[in-house]
Amino acid sequence: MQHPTMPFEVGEPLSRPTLYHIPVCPFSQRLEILLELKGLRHTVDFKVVDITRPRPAYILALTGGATALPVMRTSRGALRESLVLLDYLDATRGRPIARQDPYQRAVETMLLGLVDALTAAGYRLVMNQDASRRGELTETLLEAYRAIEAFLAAHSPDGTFLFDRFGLAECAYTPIFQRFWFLDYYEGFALRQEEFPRVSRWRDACLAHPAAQQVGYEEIVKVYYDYARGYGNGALPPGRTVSSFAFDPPWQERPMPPRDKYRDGADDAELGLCRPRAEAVPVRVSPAGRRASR
Ligand code: GAZ
Repeated sequence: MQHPTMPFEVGEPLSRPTLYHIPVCPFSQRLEILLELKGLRHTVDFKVVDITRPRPAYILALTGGATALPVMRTSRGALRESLVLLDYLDATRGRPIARQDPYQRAVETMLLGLVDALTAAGYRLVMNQDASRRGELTETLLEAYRAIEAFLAAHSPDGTFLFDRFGLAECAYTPIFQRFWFLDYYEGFALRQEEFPRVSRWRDACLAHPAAQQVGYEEIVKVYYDYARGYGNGALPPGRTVSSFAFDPPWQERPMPPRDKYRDGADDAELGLCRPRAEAVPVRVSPAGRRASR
């Protein structure tokens, strides 16, 4: 019998694991990149969870009450933490991407150990609403980049990737480099090539890699507008009714948001987030038309 709140049978054997994630999630994208590199994307069932609603009961049952995603349901139990999942999928599917030489594996793991500080610094800067703190938060971000610059300069001075090809560390960092397009747009933050030659080369190669093209600049900038206003995880800024994370209207149909995040926020209409009314004829309304009809 299927439990009414669960879209699967309890104890049912799984032909493939299910990965529950939030839309445009950098953490689940790490796994998509890994699987794409191996040509094995079809071996995991990716399911998007609506970020703007309370977590469904079946997710809470899986995690034991924790709400942070992604979580992967396997036939043997639930697994969490994207870097753990990255290792697990790498070890259980096809030829491993992780370095097999123990010394190289240790170097790779050390670089992976620097990713959380970079991520946190970038998210803190994009979410900051106090213009007087920009300098200090930018400095913390630069510190995180300096640690990576020094690491790559020490362990792979002449390379592009950490080793000879896009590997496990690159799977973990590339979605973060892509999210940081929001820093380019909303903070005017650019990594100076002269100060960061090694990490710049690495990042550019990561961004250009064919296995990592799940998201692009425009999508990140539009979808993360609410983050730039200080509201993460689908939370709504005051005066708004639709999250910038919404699927409908699709980001491709919305205008680029205002860049200046320290001024008054844009409303649903300016962001192209007004859904055409249900009773209206399903004719596409131009953004200007939507604004006029409010
Ligand atoms: N360490 C976990 C992993 O899997 O690697 C991280 C998972 C995670 O943070 N999940 C978030 C979540 O589900 C969504 S992504 N949160 C909802 C909840 O109920 O717990 C990152 C930040 C940040 C703000 C947001 C995020 C982010 O800093 O991307 O810093 C790193 C959340 C203010």
